[in-house]
Amino acid sequence: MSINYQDRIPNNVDLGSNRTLQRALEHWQPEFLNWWQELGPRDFQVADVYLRTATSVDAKGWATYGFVRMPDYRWGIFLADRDPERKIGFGDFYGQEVWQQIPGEYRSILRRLIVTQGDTEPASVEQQRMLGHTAPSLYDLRNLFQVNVEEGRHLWAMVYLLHAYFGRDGREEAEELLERHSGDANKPRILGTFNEPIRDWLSFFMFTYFTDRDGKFQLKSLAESSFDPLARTCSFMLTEEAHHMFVGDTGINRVVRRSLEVMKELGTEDPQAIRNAGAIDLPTVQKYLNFWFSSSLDLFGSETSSNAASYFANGLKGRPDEANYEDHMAVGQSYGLELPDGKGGLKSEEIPMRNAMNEVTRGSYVTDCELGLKRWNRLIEKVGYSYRLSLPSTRFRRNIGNWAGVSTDTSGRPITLEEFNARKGEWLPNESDQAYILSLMHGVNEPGKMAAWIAPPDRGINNNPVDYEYVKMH
Ligand code: BYC
Repeated sequence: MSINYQDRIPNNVDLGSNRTLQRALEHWQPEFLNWWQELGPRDFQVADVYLRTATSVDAKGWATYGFVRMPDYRWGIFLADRDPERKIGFGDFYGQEVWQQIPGEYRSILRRLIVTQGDTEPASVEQQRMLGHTAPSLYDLRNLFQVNVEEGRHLWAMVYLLHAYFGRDGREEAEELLERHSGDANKPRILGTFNEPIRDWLSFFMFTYFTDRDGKFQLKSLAESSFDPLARTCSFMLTEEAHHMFVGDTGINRVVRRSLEVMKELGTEDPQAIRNAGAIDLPTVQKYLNFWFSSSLDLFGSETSSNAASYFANGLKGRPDEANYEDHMAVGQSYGLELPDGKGGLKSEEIPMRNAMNEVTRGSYVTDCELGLKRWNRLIEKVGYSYRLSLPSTRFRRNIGNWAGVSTDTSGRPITLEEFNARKGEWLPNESDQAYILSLMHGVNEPGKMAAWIAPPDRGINNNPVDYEYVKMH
């Protein structure tokens, strides 16, 4: 169904035919707008921003670009088209009709999954709300706001499901999504990473590369769901997510390129010399990468998870790209894990495959993360330097799962807590690294101009030049 922009809430779910639902969502809409004004991007609400708005839910549905003030962005409800032939693709109900309504026994568990997904969306907007003032260019400023409005729309996607399928409980959950706040000591966001502050653009690029990529894998898993409306909404969210990861990938690429330019100009790899020239040395890039990668790994949950096993068994949440697997039951198979033995060493354990689904998804995620590193390292290699960026071990600095609270070095070798504390400043941004990165953060608002710590992008947005005035301040 095409998107209806005439309604107060744009949608392709024929919202007008369900008056009760429409009214409930129209009641939530001003609460969302209040939240946006209070906790969305600070101080840029009257700027005209060159944004894309979905015009249809197919791959070419991004035709509309234009200047919009963010509070006027048309947040709405867009689900991928329904496939009447779609069958459950995995688990105990494999091959049966997908569900258009939720079977009673899965109500609370599905609600929990949808709330957890929904909670991350406004959380990220809150985390990024101060970055507008320190954008390295108007191009980057526009990308930040594009990401922010789309995360707002992803919140709408989950709120629609809560309102449409969970009755009063769902409406209450929708309210609470605006009441929890990132980093709030009393009402924090649900998942750890979404309570971490993002004060600088290096962190923003790492977040959009690593944490939005968790979003990609979680949405892919939910896009497999037997609950068809969830699958359809997540399928469409994935098309928006791709741009967010592009922002992270190219952002880090440009930081590395600028660093290499300075290294070449000065003929040195000395981090202090690179900093003196106002660029970001590669060891500092590595530390920020270690921080956000390890934090994002926690978002996949425990290596051994009975929750994950029951999500899979019941068809609520599959593996990303489930169709690529030969066997969709995952019964009678096991998965080998190397776990801490509690005595500073390792032990091997075989667990039922269904209980290992979080680890399976985390593995696919790590492989995907590596692609960016290969590209960035190729840049370094090309100019003849031997430094390489790398992903730390998946055991490093974990707070969730079997490795939570186990001290390791970045290669995953268990070490004592004393050694970890003594060396963590080598592996993670220490106070002086953070102070240096923050010292670089000054807004650059002249079209085409870039901050000194980042190279320009290869091209602009929607065939516009890099020096296009992507954000018009007033
Ligand atoms: N922090 O069996 P376990 C995105 C909780 S990002 C705090 O280990 P399970 C985006 C867990 O909730 C994608 N708590 O894990 C990106 C459970 O608590 P309850 C977001 C955590 O349940 C950028 C307990 O530990 N989407 O879209 O198998 C910008 C034991 O659970 C954490 C989703 O996450 C953590 N890191 O899997 C914007 C999809 N990890 O329930 C947006 C929906 C686990 O016992 N969520 N816990 O109180 C899920 O599928 C699952 O909840 C998880 C955890 C994969 C997160």
